[in-house]
Amino acid sequence: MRLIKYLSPSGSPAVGQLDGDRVIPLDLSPSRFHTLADILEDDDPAQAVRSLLDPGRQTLAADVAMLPPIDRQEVWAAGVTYQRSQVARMEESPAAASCYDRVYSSPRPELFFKATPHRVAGPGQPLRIRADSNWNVPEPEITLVLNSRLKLVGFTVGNDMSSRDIEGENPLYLPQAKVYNACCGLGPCITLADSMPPAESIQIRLAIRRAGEVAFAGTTSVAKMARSFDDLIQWLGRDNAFPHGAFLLTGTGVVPEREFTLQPGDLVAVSIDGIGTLTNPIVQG
Ligand code: DO4
Ligand code: MG
Repeated sequence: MRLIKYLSPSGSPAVGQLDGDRVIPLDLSPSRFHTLADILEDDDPAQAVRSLLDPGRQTLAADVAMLPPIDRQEVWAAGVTYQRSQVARMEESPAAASCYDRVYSSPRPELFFKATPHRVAGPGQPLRIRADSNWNVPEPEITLVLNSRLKLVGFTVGNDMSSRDIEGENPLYLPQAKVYNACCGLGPCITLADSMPPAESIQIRLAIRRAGEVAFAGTTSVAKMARSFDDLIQWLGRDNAFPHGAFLLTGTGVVPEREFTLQPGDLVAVSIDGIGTLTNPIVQG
């Protein structure tokens, strides 16, 4: 089951089930659920959705403006969970190479705060390159959707936009390389956990189009991840409460070659099996 947030005809946020090319709205008005996050808190979110469906008002997905599928959750990210990221980071920053080398195989993962909801872009909304950065990449990451009990209730597509020159200059600059306006893409939907294909079979694809041509394309698979989802969740939850739930981006296994940098006007598409494609135009400053 795939769930979206979108703008209703009256202009307010609405929740729907994505069913093929159609959106079936949920009628939350008579219920104890006010948001998509409330539904994810339920012991049986799929059953909660079925009880709220309003098929008489279904529309074509192409006709609705989708929103990022986030409410008040925090957004966190894991890093250096794929060998490709370890190697790229060691090349990018000789001074910090041993940090990236060690964190790849240490029991404790790299976890960092990535975004508040207002810094997140949804389907079709612009993602940003910082004005003070010249070397930038998108990072396509399968993203865990966790409720307030840190139960893994679903998955979405994440884009962990990164300023490689800022991160590479000094590892203490990581928060500035990672956290700024429109630094994180999430969407297009949340697929409930029991509707996902087996994790080992999931492919993650990145395509960057520039002036209509493919400027970069790369693929990885969840099977290449050096850590399990459960391991990342238990580290995230150590002495750390998430009263509204959390999104956890799980790291990138696709990093373009050194010569590549994003440019304003690029169109970035991240596709993950079982979820769909998140596409965002790039702006700068
Ligand atoms: O340490 C830098 C960030 C790593 C990261 O974001 C990733 O591997 O995806
Ligand atoms: Mg990342």
